[in-house]
Amino acid sequence: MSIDRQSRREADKHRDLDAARVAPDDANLTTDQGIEVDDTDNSLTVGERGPTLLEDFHFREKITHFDHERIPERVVHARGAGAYGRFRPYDGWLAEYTVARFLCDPSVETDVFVRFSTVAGSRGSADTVRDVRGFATKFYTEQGNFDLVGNNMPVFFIQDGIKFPDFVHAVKPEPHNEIPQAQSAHDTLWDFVQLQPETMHMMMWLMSDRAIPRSFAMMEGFGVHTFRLVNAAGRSTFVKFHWKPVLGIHSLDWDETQKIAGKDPDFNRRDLWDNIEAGNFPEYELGVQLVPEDEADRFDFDLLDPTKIIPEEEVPVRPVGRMVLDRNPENFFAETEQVAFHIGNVVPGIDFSDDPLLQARLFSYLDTQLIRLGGPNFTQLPVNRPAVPVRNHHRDGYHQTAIHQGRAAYHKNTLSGGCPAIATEGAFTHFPERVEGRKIRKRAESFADHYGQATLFWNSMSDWEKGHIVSAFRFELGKVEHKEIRKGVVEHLNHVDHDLAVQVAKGVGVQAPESPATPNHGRSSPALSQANTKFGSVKGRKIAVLAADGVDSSAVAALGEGLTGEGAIVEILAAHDGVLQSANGGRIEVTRQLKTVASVVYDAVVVPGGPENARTLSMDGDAVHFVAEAFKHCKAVAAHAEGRAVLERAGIAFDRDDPALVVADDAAGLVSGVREAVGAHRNWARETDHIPA
Ligand code: HDD
Repeated sequence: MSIDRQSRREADKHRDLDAARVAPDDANLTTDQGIEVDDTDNSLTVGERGPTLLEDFHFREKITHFDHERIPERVVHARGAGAYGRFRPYDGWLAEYTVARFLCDPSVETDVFVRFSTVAGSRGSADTVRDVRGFATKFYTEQGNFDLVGNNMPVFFIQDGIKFPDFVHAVKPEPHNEIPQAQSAHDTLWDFVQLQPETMHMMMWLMSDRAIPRSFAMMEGFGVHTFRLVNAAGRSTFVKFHWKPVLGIHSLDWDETQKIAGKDPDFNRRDLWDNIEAGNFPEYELGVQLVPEDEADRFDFDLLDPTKIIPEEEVPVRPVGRMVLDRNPENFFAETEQVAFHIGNVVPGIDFSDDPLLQARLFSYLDTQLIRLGGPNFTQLPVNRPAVPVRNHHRDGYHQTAIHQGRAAYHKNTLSGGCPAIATEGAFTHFPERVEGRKIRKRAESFADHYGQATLFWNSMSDWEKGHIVSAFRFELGKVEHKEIRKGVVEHLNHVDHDLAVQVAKGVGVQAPESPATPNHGRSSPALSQANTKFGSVKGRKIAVLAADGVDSSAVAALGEGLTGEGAIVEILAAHDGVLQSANGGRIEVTRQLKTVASVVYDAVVVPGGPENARTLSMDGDAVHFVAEAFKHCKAVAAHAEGRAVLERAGIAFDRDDPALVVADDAAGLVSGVREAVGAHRNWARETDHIPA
């Protein structure tokens, strides 16, 4: 898909950012006061070996600035990666429901900045941990900034935001020893879970493969809460926002994620960066589920409860438009670290619901930015400021960068000619929702079912997804020291599904329940299963070609020609960097030395032919392990001609019924086999073979 860049751009964020861009040039180094200095490597001392002088203003300024380089990391979602992009609606059908122009005028293309994140870990934690992924989008619309601050899971752990500090304290590293980093597998989190059954639906998602995405480009995004759309007549419709990845939803293998955390802790961040640099732009479709206000009561759950989804089979997700992420930030700190999202940043045509989690978030985001970014003027930072003019009477504060002219900083005034004026039309107007009731601290009865949708999720999973969920619960609870907590969780699981509870109980050494605590209702939502997602693309996939001197270059050339054009990244890995001598005397450039990478950071491995190549690789433990490990992780493993010998050495039998095992004597057959196997993501059926590696 290509979005036409010539479109109408009243709010051009990139032009706006130009004013802040500072490029290196050939001018001389200066202090922050603009004074050129003659030496920045030696401090001013008395004599060559004497003490340093306090009057060395360049030294003092340089060190002071350095001392103040860090700002507090986000209390949650500290680790993230960002990208700019563009959004455009397909057509104007949503105008019936909202006056938000960026959603319903296909002639308008809106710049966006997206930040993906993990939740629990610190800024320097690994990317591939089991966790929720944040998916926050800032739309720089011509009506001001709209932030859709979502996650890659459609529900949340708690129903009321007042529980958020409790939940976060439970999931973060434990306070006495700050262990474990970026992990949910510890006592405090599961203690919280067993005492707070409203977490159960979200825990099913967290234990599923959704928590270990292969790529930010291969995960969904959700606004989670029910919001409102408001149209020109002032009519409100409830809405849930969805991002659907064009490449489908695909995940890593749990063993693999743990290894990647060591081999390449920047795995997802690097994948995003490299693919944007390579022109393999991540793309997502924005979709909405709409529920007319007067139909809000027709569900067996409450639309205001953020631990519930609206099954897509009940209310379809209707496509609105497409977002393409096509530009990496230029400075991580300035853009990705300083970007400040706020769920309260809405534009006319979008409004809130009374979801108590949403209401709490409306307070928290602005509050957190004030401390994190040091005062109220963070909205003036280049990445945060809207691409349309800001005019109001806000003044002063730390880091004020505007020079407000005139005498009147109040409304109404005559001294500034009454400026700025109040809009007479097109301004944001809060939806005049009718509310009444007594002040009360009480969870609504309609929020009381904590298991029904957890069961729906479980019932919707394929066999391999169920297997992964059971393994995840066993892993996580297996790390919990207190047996009583393990038992408490199993008791809740017995309300979700008896078989699930029994399997988990067996794994973690607690008494398995004898009969279900709640009978399984048997309902499912096929849209929830990753087995029903999109397959077939090799875009953004990394294919490793193992090679040594004497490699048959025909297969190597065919893979490059056949798959890179479709967005795959094909890399030649060898025992050393530099150049290999191919069987026909040609030269093949090595992309990476085998020791600097690992199978876990690739989607597939191919061993080309050539007798000498096969002999050398069969004797190379790293190469053989690479193949065996890729095979264990259910990836496409392919051999061309003599390359088979390396697969044999890795213990792979060829008589198996395995679509991801590709063995071909002709280069064309190899390429088409690899394309198909990579497009299918993984052959999870292999897991039942219990392959060591
Ligand atoms: Fe939150 C950050 C998503 C509930 C309080 N949240 C944050 C980010 C995402 C979300 C994606 C990172 C934004 C970025 O990249 O800078 N949060 C969610 C979702 C929630 C949710 C989808 C439930 C549906 N959050 C939630 C609650 C509270 C917060 C209930 C507090 C009452 N969230 C915060 C925060 C953060 C934050 C403390 C930390 C850093 C920041 O805001 O900017 O204010």
